Amino acid sequence: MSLQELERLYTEAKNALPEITEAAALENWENKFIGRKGAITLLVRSVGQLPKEDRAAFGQRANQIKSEMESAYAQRADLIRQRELAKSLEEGEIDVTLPGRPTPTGGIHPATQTLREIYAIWADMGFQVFRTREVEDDQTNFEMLNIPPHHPARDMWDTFHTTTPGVILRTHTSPGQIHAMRRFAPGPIRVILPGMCFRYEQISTRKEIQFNQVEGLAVGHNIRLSDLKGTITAFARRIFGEDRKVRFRGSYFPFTEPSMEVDVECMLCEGKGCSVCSGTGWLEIAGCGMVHPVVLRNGGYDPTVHSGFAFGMGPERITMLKHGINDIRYFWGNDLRFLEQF
Ligand code: FA5
Repeated sequence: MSLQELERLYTEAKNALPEITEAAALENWENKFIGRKGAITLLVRSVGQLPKEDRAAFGQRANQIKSEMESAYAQRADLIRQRELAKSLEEGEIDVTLPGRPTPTGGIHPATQTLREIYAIWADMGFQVFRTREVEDDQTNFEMLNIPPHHPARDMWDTFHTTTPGVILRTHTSPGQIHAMRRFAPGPIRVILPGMCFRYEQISTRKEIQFNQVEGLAVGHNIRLSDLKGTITAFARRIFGEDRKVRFRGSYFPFTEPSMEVDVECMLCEGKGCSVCSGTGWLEIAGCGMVHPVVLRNGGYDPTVHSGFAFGMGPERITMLKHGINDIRYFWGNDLRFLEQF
């Protein structure tokens, strides 16, 4: 190694640099001259092998060249980066006048929309929302509602059981009546109890295994059947319009006496009869009745002093009627083509 060799390397490196226009070639240059195993680096490191008298001069010049080449390298790298950025901006030119891309937004589920409408109507009539649990015990879902074990009326509610004996998914919102009465007894009650219910049913156009119900409960003095009929009729007029026909049909529920079912004229066939209304021209939207004395007592009220009415309606069925939806399975099918229509 000699000073001439050092100067030759320096000239070679210095002349090669301005020719370089791409990052890859620059990296090769770096490896060849100033990288960890580059020629200039190796020369700087080998100073110790020189005769003592030559070391100082050689070392000084070698370090000078190395630092000059390092800064020249950094400048070149910067220039190449800037050129590449300018080139990519030029190629992928941004047209700021283009319209923006639409952002997909979600909507409110049709069943939720109906639920909100239902809350608003009942709120106007003085009913507050009272929520209770979806996982119930057999006692509250059935026994407290005057349905003892093995009672044939249990067949009206095909039940999902859990692995814990006596713990079930509620088959209706009626157990909420017991929770509400025990909370407010002996005071007056005017609540609606909305929420999801579950039944081990054969799924069809009208029946799902999970669906919403909105229970209603009014307890006080001198509450009569005419109050129930008047209140439900007022509700039906608000939600379906003044002209839609509503009828009350005598029925049976163990927890109400007397009991009725509420039918609304089928809007899908205008009362002529179709697959959704099973050819009857009417669609059942609710069960209702006067709270049974046994249930009042289980809730902590004296049935000789207090009376009350209760109802349980299906918001999905109401939504079907309002929008002409002919199959309940759309509600939980998660098909955007359906959901985006609301
Ligand atoms: C009941 O569940 C009673 N608990 C209602 C009740 C409450 C009566 C208070 C008296 C006093 P029913 O099984 O008929 O009754 O259901 C009530 C409403 O829930 C039905 O009118 C219907 O709108 C809806 N519903 C019932 N089963 C289903 C189902 N499988 N899919 C969708 N909606 C349903």
